[in-house]
Amino acid sequence: MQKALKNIDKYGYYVQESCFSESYCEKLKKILIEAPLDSVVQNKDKDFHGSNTTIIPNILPLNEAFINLAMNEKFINLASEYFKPGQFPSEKDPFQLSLMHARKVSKGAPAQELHIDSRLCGAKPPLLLHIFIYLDDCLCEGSGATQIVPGSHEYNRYSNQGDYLNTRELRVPKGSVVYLNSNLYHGSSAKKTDDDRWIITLAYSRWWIRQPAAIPYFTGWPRELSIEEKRLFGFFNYAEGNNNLRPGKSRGPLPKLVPENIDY
Ligand SMILES: O=C(O)CCC(=O)C(=O)O
Repeated sequence: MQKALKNIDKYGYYVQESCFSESYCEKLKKILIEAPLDSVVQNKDKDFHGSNTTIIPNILPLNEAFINLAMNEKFINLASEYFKPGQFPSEKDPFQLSLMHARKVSKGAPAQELHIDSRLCGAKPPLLLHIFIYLDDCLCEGSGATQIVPGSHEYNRYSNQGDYLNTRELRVPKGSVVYLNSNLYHGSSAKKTDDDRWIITLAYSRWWIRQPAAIPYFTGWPRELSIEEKRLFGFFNYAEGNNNLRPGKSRGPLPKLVPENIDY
């Protein structure tokens, strides 16, 4: 883990090859392929994601496999260390799951423009940690690998055309995991090969950053969530039960979802 943290700090990313088995990747991919159509977005030419790409924006409530993945011990341990700088000493839950989605690029998908996911360039200490899980091999030119600009997480500016000269493609086998400081310039490269390339993206953020979609308000969870899961998913970052907020100063209750008398 120290090596991963050091690399994320220095270069803005870390690649861990073949972390998950082939059968696990296939199992997750099957769930995504069979996802209800109303949870899937097909993208158009002019979208940020570009043509021949598919997004499933909120996969967390689709299947308990994704709940378990968000709770992955390695991810949580790494995030715990990653967010320590800048953390208020008495904070109990310094980070939360920010989002979890899936993205498929198919033959003909153009390169995605370089961008940052943290919204605030050069933010230090960092605000978010992004994790890409590759469900398909991405090993050759044209396979739609993620491209990154090493070291760009430190830049106090947004990306421009000149940055494309300094990109590096992350060609990795199925089951690999890529950790990104979310300030890092990145985007997928053009997809020219016949096979589809799926990745799962999950991000953890400091607890006080708005989740792009309010996870505690999702409905139709595939199973009851444990208190630990609810803590990670931000259920207590909106309401009375949040020990990080001063008593009486909560930002609006979430009465149906927060169990009473919680003591954690
Ligand atoms: O698909 C990829 O490799 C990167 C996706 C990405 O950066 C995004 O959708 O924001």
